[in-house]
Amino acid sequence: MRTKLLLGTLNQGKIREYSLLLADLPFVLVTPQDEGLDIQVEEKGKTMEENALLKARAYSAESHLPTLAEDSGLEVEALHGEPGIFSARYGNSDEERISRILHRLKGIPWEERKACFRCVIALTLPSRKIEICQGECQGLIAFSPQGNDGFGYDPIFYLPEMGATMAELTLEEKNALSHRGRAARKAIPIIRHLVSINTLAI
Ligand code: ITT
Repeated sequence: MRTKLLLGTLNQGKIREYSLLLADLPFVLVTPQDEGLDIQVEEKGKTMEENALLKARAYSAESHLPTLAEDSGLEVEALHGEPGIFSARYGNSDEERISRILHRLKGIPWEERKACFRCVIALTLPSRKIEICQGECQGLIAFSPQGNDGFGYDPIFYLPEMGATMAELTLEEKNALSHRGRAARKAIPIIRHLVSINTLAI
C-alpha cells in the first residue's frame, strides 16, 4: 500500500504544481481537504523559513502524516524586497496585489524592475526531523499583466529567457524553471530516502 504525503497548503495553484512535480514519488499526495483537516496556520514568522516550519509542524501534528509545506513570495528589488513574506497579504485579491505592485513601479524602466520569486519547503520526517529546501527564480516585473495560466503574481513576472510571463507558460514549463520546481527537485531525493528507510510513522 502506498503511504500518504500531505501537501500542507490551501493554495490550489501550489497543489496543481506539486501534483505534477511529485507525481513520480511512491506516495499518494493528499491535501488538507482530502484529509478533512480544517486548520488555519497564522504566518507569524519573520522569514519564509520560519513560516514554512510553522505550516509543516501544524499540518503534520494534526494529520500524523509526512508533510510538505512551504512559504513563498515575490521580492521586488526596487521595493527593497517587498512584498516578500507579505506576498499573500499584500491585497485582497490577485488583481489588487498586482495593481499595487504596478502602481508602485510606475515610471520605473526595465533595467530597474528586477524581481525574484522565492520558495522555502519544510518537510516533516519521522522522528520529528524537519528538512528545509529552497529555490529561487529571477525575472523582471512586466509593465502590465499578460497570460492566464498559473496563479498569484505570475501575469507580471516576466522571464527574459522565455520571452514570456510565468502566466504564459504551461505547467510543465513553469515547473522546469520556477522557484517551486527548484525547491521541489531538492526535496525529492530526501522524500525518496524516507521510503528507502521505511520508517514512515511520525
Ligand atoms: P498556503 O500558506 O496555504 O500554502 P498561501 O497562498 O497563503 O497558501 P504563502 O503564504 O506562501 O501561501 O503566500 C505566497 C504568495 O506568494 C501566494 O499567495 C502568491 O501570491 C505568491 N506566490 C508564491 N508563489 C507564486 C507563484 O509560483 N506564482 C505566483 N505567485 C506566487
